[in-house]
Amino acid sequence: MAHKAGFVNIIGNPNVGKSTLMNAFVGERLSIITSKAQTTRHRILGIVNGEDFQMILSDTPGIIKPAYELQASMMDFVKSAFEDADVLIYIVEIGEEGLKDEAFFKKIENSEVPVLLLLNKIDKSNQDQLEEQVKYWSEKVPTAEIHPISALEGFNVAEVFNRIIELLPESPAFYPKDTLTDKPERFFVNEIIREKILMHYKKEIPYSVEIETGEFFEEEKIIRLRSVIMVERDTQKGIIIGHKGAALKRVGVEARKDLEKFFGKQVHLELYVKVNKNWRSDARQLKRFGYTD
Ligand code: GDP
Ligand code: K
Ligand code: MG
Repeated sequence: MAHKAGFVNIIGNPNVGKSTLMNAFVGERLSIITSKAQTTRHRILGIVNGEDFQMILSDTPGIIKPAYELQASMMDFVKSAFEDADVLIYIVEIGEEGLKDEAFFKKIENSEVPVLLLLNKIDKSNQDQLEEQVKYWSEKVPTAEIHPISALEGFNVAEVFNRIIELLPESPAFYPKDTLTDKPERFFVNEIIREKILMHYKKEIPYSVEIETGEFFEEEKIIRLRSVIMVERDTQKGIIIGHKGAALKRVGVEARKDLEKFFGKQVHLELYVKVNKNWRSDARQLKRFGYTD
């Protein structure tokens, strides 16, 4: 079977069960790991990896605001929730009326992105209520696929999970599949630094370096990072650092800017360069950098 991968946006009012559903998905597939990463548009909640799929789940920051702020941010949210998504999941709970925004429902109707409407917490309802709710939602959102679930009790969760995979487009994975299962934040930090090195040094250098992020302290307003750039030879160390440290400084400044965007927080990044003669051939080292297990 061809590999599938894509982005799944989860939207819904506060407390309808978005996080619980995520956890239920995690339970379905143990290879998942959540990432607190905050990109400008999406908050990645989790990435579920399978042999032939990668499902990237995120929610939309606008929707987790308190009710009084909700209205103001609604138009932005309506716009962004449908962008860059391959599948849209709209969660409602038994008994609620849904988002108070007609534009949103119009948008669902005209959406090219498939929309799954998950009617959650059905463990709290009886059969009559359930049927009445399914009727209500199928009239309100006729183009959405309705699935009654209990995220808490795991009812119908696996079925929805499989349905999402069916709807994902054929695509290679967007993120490395195994590296992510370890420490996602550090992994992204390393990748961002590596990208700057690729941009600013000639061929041989990027291929002889390995990045290792050691300290990762997340405080309320700032993330403090200490990362080491490992090289194989002393000459490479000199090149990386550059005249009066200018080259390394440029890598640090650019990486920090990207990291701040990525985490949505101020970042303090300390960069060091170390010579580690055989990092490439030494099995223990490879293990440490996550290439083997
Ligand atoms: P979120 O704000 O949308 O992320 O909602 P949460 O996942 O944090 O859930 C809010 C509350 O609803 C929590 O107390 C959950 O335990 C509860 N909850 C979530 N799903 C279900 C469900 O299927 N049944 C019941 N009875 N409670 C649920
Ligand atoms: K909550
Ligand atoms: Mg939540």
